[in-house]
Amino acid sequence: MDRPVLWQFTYSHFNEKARWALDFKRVPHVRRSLLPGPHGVKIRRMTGQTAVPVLELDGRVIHDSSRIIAALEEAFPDPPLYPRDEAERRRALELEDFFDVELGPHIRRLAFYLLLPFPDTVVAMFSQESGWAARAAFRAAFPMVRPMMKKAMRIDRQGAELGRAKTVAALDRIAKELGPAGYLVGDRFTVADLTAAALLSPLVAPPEFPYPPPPMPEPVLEARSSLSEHPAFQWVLDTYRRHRGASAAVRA
Ligand SMILES: N[C@@H](CCC(=O)N[C@@H](CS)C(=O)NCC(=O)O)C(=O)O
Repeated sequence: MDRPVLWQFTYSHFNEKARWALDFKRVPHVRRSLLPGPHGVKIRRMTGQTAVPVLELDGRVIHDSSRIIAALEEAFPDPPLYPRDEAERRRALELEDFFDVELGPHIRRLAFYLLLPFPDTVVAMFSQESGWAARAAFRAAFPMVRPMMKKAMRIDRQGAELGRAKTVAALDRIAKELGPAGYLVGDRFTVADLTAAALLSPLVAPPEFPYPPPPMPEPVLEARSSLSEHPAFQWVLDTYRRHRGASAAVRA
């Protein structure tokens, strides 16, 4: 099998989901980091749509973090992310779907509403893996990129308010569903825990997130501290500490 290749945005929580699964399963892989905007042509040519993560795996090109994890589970079953028990597996996949739909896009709308007024921070987050020339070009183009992002993700006050409410609802669901061992399903780490923790990473900023962000502006810090006492916020920190592990990425 050729070495798997992950096409990604560094800062992105859906991309973090796919990266974490690759790292958890210790799958040596190459990461190719893209800048949003310029990424579209390449990814559309590969997949017929523009969202990342995209994984090249054994001659297949797979987009969508949940489909990527399903393919990894099949190709590299050990250690598992899906529970063996049929009922537990269904519950874990239902929770993955819930967080993908009810949390991922909404927390992103909140985060970008707070971040987009700060171009230097956003450019620094996006271009962590870019050379200085690409970073300078991206900074220069940012006044054009920003309205495109606003439109694509429907970033406005109403979206941010809904984003906060949906984020709190997801935190509440985690707190309610956690079992005595500290996991969402059964007594071990599964795709449900991975998805919830990865998709909450923009709020929680766990120290183990593989691409350390630049210093955050005050509105982001305020949003973070307003929820930092929630038990599920602490659970995300704990889950990252216990399970994020080291990177399995290798040089191209
Ligand atoms: N459901 C998809 C969502 C992926 C997604 O929304 N990716 C965003 C980054 S967080 C993206 O690539 N946006 C740019 C685009 O769609 O062109 C998944 O789970 O992978």
